Amino acid sequence: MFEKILIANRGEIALRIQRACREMGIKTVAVHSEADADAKYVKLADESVCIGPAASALSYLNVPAIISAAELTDAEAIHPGYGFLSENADFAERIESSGFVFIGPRAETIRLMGDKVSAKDAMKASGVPCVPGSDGALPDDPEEIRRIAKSVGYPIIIKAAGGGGGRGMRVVHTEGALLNAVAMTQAEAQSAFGNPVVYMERYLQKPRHIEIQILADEHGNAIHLGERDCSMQRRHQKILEEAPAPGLDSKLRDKIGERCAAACRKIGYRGAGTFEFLYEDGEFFFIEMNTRVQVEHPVTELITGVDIVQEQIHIAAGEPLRYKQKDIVFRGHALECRINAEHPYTFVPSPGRITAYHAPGGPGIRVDSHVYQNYFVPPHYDSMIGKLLAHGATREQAIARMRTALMETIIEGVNVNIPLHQDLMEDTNFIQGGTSIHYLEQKLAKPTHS
Ligand code: MV4
Repeated sequence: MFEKILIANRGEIALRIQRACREMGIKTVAVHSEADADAKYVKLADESVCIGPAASALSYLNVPAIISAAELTDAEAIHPGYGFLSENADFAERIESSGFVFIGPRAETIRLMGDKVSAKDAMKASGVPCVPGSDGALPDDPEEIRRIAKSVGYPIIIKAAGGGGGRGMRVVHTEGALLNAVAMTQAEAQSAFGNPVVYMERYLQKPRHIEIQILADEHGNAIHLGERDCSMQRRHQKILEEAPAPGLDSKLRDKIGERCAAACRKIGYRGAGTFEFLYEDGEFFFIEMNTRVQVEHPVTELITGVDIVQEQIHIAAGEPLRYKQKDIVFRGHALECRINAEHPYTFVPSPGRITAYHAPGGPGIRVDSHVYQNYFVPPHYDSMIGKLLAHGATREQAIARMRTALMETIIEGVNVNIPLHQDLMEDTNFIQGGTSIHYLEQKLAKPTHS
């Protein structure tokens, strides 16, 4: 096992990784920007290195500075967390060529999944069900494009191969709008991602966003840890996640989960990963794969008892998976509310000093956050300041525990989105379960609150 790991991230996930390392007896190196110099998790790390000014481009995205910090502190492995450089294949490659271990998949796997056309091709070939659409990249010939769209059936969606997470997409309802939409998406893709390749899918009108968590080692073993329902989102920002997905049949879970695990074995996947699906009318359609640990990984940890970050580290150290599929038992229901420093209904970010702070507790409550009383929320980064999770024997109990925990929480000095979460915990459609990816935006458009 590693003796020392460098954590190339900030905020709650830097603290989360540090906790996993401490439990395993591994020393940690925190790298931080000037804006994060006083953060408690930086002081709690065994060592810390300032890697640049507040702006992410000069610090958390500064590859040479991060590698220098690893050399300076003699760390053996680098955990990238989520966001920042976590899905940057060049970063993974430079880490490995400098003699360190990247805690994540091989660089070529990250590259394969970063290109949404090659990711979909690989998944289709591995038996994962995909959204019907063009077979790979769209051709240049306008007649061919019209023909493909006709056979897929309107409405269709044009997506950039270099996009993902909601960037570079366009819905087309009629043949008259088709060629212009393709040209516009290609032009935007070229300027945003340096890659004009686009592809086409049938547009699913009211899907849910359900993802499958997997773990795979470099010895050909792979298992799934079930699904998370991440449908409650706004502008491609998830607000609340849960596991299991309300109403999902356990046989269907096992079937789609096993397909994902089999695909991991086939492509030689290594580490933790997530298969993103759209789920509509009882069917799963693969859209993208994430090659990092995700923000919402704790909901899976609560219902399975598996520490996903520790498993990432064991896998990166070359160990065989410590769980077989039959060891994975799903227990109860978990919810995660993302706590953001922003106005609960305008979503305007609200950086500043937290003047009063009290964390909730009690049975089934987990708080993943790096903040505390007098912490200054810097304006330079994402507005998420923590995650509040509730686990219960049933979904009803998890919701009841979440209501109490939200009520107990005190965060003053900055705006936080707790009122929105409290509103959702009383929402009859949420309580019923199974709302689509459009539900929150439609709810917010109604003038019943603010
Ligand atoms: C789609 C879709 C409907 N049909 N693909 C948006 C993010 C990117 N990961 C894929 N996205 C979508 N792809 C087809 N064929 C609807 C979306 C979508 C969405 C997906 C997941 C979560 C939130 C979303 C919000 C709007 C649109």
